[in-house]
Amino acid sequence: MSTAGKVIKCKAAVLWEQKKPFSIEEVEVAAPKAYEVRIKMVATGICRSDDHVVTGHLFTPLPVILGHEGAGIVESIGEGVTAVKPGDKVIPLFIPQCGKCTICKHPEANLCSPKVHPGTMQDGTTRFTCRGKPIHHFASTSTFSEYTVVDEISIVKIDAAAPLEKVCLIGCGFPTGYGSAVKVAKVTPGSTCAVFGLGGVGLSVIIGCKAAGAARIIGVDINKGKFAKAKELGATECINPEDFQKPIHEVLMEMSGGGVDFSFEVIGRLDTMAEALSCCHEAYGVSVIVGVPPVSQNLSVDPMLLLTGRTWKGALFGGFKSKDSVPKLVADFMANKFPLDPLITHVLRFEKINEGFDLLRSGKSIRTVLTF
Ligand code: CND
Ligand code: ZN
Repeated sequence: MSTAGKVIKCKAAVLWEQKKPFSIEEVEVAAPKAYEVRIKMVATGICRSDDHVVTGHLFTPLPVILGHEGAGIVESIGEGVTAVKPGDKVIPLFIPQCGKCTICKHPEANLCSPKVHPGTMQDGTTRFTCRGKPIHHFASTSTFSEYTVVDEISIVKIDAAAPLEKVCLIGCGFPTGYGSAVKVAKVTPGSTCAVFGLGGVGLSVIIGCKAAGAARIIGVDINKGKFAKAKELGATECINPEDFQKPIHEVLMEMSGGGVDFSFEVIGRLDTMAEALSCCHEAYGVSVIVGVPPVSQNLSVDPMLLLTGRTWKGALFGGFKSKDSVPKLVADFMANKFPLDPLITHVLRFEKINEGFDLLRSGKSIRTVLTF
C-alpha cells in the first residue's frame, strides 16, 4: 500500500539535549509539501560534525534529528518536484544547489545562498514530530531517521547501480576532504602537503593530494593508531605532535626545507588551524581550513604570515557544487577512480548509533556506516 501523501511512523535517533546519548524514538514524518521530497534512508555515515552538535562545538537548535552523510531511495515527492521521482536512488545535500542565486551562478563558488532557517525546511517549519513535539531538522538532511524530508534543492539522483552503504560517504566526508585538496587548495604535482587530522575527512584529503600528484604527504595526528591507514592511502610520513618538544609547525618547516606547499586543518581546533597556517612556506604556501571551528570563537594570528605571501582559505563540502558534483563522484567511484572501502571501518545497524559515536570518540573508527 502506498504511503505517499500520508504521515509515516518510523524510528529515528533524536538528540533531546547536548552531551546526552541519542534516543531511538518513534517519530511521525509528515508528507512532503511542494518542492520537497521524502526519502527512505538506506545508509548513513557518522561524521565528526554530528558529534560537534552533541558536544556544543557546533550550534543547531534542539531537539534535533542529526545526520548529514546519507543515501536512500525516494519514497514520495511533493507538488512541483521534477528533480527526482519515487524509486530513485538519491543523496541528500547538506549544501544545497538552487542553480539560481548569485553564488550558484558563480563558476567557482558552492555555498548556495537560500538561507535555511537553522533546524527547519526552507519554509521555516519541520516535518518531524515526536511525543507531540516538533523535532528540528539538521543541515537540510537529517539522515539519522528511517525516513526524512528534504527540499528539492537539497537532493540529487545518483546511479541506480550505486551501493548506497558505501556511496553515502559521498554525502559529506569523501568530497569534503578530496575537494579540499584538488579543488580548494589545487594541489600541484611534486608538491609537499601536510594534513592535520587523519579521520575520515583527513584521509580523503590524503586521497586527493595523492591523486593530484603530491610528492610528499605528511600526516599529523595525536592518535598513532591512524598512521597505518593514512600510509595505505598515500601519506609518505606521519608524525605525532606529542613526540616533539617544539611546536609542530617548526618540525614541519624543518622536514620540508622551509615550509610545505599546502597544509590542511581537518580537526576543528583553533590551535591546529594556526599551526597549519604557520607551517606553510612563505611566498607561496596555501593553508586550507576544513575542520569546523568551535562556535563563536576567534583566532588571533600574526598578519605578517599573510603579508609574506601565504594564502589562507576554507571551504565547506570541498568547494564542490553539490548537485553538479555528487552524481559525477558516484560515477567515478563506480569506475574505481578512488576507494571508499578503506574509510569504512565499521558497519552497524542504525539502532546501534550510540555505539557508533563511542567508536568515533574513542578514536577506534574512521567511518561507521549505519544501515537501516
Ligand atoms: P575525526 O574525529 O574522525 O578525525 C579527526 C582527527 O583529528 C582524529 O584522528 C584525531 O585523533 C585528530 N586530532 C584530534 N585532536 C588533534 C590534535 N590536537 N592534533 C592532531 N590531531 C588531532 O573527524 P572527521 O574526519 O569526521 O572530521 C574532521 C573535521 O572536519 C571535523 O571538525 C568535522 O566537523 C569537519 C567537517 C567539515 C566539513 C566541511 O564541509 N568543511 C564537513 N564535514 C566535517
Ligand atoms: Zn560531515
